Amino acid sequence: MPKASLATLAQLRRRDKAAFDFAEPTIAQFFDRALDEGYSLDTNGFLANPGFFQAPHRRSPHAETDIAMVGCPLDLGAIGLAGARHGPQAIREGSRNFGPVNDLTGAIPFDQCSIVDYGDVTWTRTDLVTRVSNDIASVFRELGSAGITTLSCGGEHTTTYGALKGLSEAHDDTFGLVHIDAHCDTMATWGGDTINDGSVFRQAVLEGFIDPTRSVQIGIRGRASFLWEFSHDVGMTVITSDEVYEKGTRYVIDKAHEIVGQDKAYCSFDVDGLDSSIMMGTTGPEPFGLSARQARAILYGLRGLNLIGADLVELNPNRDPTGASTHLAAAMFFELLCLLADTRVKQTQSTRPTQWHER
Ligand SMILES: [Mn+2]
Repeated sequence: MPKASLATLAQLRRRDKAAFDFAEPTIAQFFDRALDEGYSLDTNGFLANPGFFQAPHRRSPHAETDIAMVGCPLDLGAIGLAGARHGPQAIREGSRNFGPVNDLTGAIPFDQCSIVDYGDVTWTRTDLVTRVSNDIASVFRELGSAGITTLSCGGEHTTTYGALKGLSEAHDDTFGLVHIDAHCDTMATWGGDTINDGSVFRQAVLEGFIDPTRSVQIGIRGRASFLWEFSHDVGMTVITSDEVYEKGTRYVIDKAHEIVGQDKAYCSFDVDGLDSSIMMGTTGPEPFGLSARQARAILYGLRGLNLIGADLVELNPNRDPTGASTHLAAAMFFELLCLLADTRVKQTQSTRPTQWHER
């Protein structure tokens, strides 16, 4: 084959454009605005916005905030294994690989919603109960009372208890639950403990944060399954990992909508719901779990639920020195952000772009 002719090259070169000179108007307009305000696709250029997905940092989110992302760097409630406290900072680092556009929906969450990185919860004491029931809960009570949707990351699963406590008080409501996990986390507490990362949802039911009959637990499996009698006793819907494979994600999504309904709901994603071959960087890895594609399909399918918050927990980044677990967790965190942004637009019937410059 002869070398390309000058005429062919001239034709091709007419298609060559400057970076960020996109024909697609929504993409072009986003970059016109965001690059001016400090957003950058250069992974070395993140010093201006070191937050999750480069969200601007606002410690006091105001009434004009739609979604606040919060880090809960806590592992005191994990039974047996420390390290999840490093999750939030690892996900901020990993988030540099994701956004601004969701490739499934074409949506740009930072154009849909005013999104901030609140930073990490400040600890007032060293003990687990204070950190969960006071420090985390008070942040979520404040955010929920301001009408802000929350997206948090742990930390182990007791962080969810704190978030649910604060949000439940702020909304004065008992929520439906979509819970992706290898474990139901409905075991009894030990020896008078209030909480640990295997008892979160038993306590959340017993304290009225979530309604068991509007709760679905997805991806359940493994050596601890005998511990989850409470889930069945109180009428939570348990969908095992095997059922996800056998019946498909469409079945799971339909079931979630049927069970949770249209009242307010919360979504909690423990990364150990994913198979341990792709998620070793977690406190309690389990084989025979969900694929990344199944998990993303399920999150995609939760559009239409009335979610007021979500979280991703139990990333234990140092346990997977390859970084693959952190990378996948950050990808799932972006899917959750996009889910909440779509949900928020539907709830408020309006859009409100993120402003990187403080106004
Ligand atoms: Mn788990």
